[in-house]
Amino acid sequence: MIVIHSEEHRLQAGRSELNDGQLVPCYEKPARADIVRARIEAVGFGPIVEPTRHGLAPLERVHDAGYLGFLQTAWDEWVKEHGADIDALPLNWVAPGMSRRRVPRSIDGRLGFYSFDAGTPITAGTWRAATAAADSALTGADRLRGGDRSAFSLCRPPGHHAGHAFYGGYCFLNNAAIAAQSLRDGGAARVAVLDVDYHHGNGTQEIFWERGDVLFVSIHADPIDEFPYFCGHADETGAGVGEGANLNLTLPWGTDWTGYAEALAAAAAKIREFGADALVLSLGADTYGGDPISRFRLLSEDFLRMGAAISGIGLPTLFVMEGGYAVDDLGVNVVNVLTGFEQ
Ligand code: Q9C
Ligand code: ZN
Repeated sequence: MIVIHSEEHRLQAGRSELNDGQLVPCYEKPARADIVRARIEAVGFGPIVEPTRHGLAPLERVHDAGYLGFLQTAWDEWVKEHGADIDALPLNWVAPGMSRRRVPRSIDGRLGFYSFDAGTPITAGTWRAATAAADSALTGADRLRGGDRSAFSLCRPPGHHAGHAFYGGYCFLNNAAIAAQSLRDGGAARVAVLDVDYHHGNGTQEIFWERGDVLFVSIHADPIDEFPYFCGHADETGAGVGEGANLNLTLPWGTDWTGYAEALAAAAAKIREFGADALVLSLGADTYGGDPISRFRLLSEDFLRMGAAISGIGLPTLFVMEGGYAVDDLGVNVVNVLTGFEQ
């Protein structure tokens, strides 16, 4: 399976995120992609190729133009106000009942306007790293369109928490959604996105909420207990022509392979029934027992089983890297999914 990856991911190297009331070193760091790449090279998986540049147009198919403009200039505006020694983090958000009619002029106001958490620093290289990741996803979509059965877009920063006009959860551009839309625009009549990251893919859900042509299925920790807290519940099924084209499979903290496999079988059944032409797989490995910010209990060998189950869906599949923070084991776990898929 071809692997698409850009070294420009390194340009996103946030210093700290707000966690448990403190600024702590970012969990979402360059070493994550480096260890996955190293494992791919060590086992001779690949080849690894650079993404081709796709420009703004495919990003605008998914994201708000004002939001994209904000992301491009946010760092420079932050530096003018606060200097370059601190990463840009938001501090204020609207609560229900507060007006959201006007986009603030202040950079601090706009950081809050376009975000939903304080865990996602904007840095000098955020825009370049995020666009390189989106280009990796788009290049992977091109490979599927060209007839490949599968491809792996080793994206960093991740994407599935980013919505039409918001960032958060370490995500800025929704790489998987951008790829899914590109597959649609390239002629696939129906596309499914399956999100196996530990956290609900709230950005992808929001982007395709009223779409009947793109199915979104997510298996994740129950948001009643877990980030992103405010969506990802089982009763969220889509709206308008998208009613029924959104499926959230929530699992409790402590879930191991037994519980996970059942949800994966239900996800596969839904995708088959939908009749998709292609599958985009949001691949987070933060379901691993050793993950420092997550509470499922999958073992490294379970990721082989996960790959085999995904293969059983029987669709051309684009894997897009999402979360996973147990850096030492991340390479093995991610490559196990891809290996399990190919066997
Ligand atoms: N106490 C992805 O996996 N906050 N994003 C965690 C832990 C945010 C995860 C706080 C987690 C975001 C792509
Ligand atoms: Zn995650």
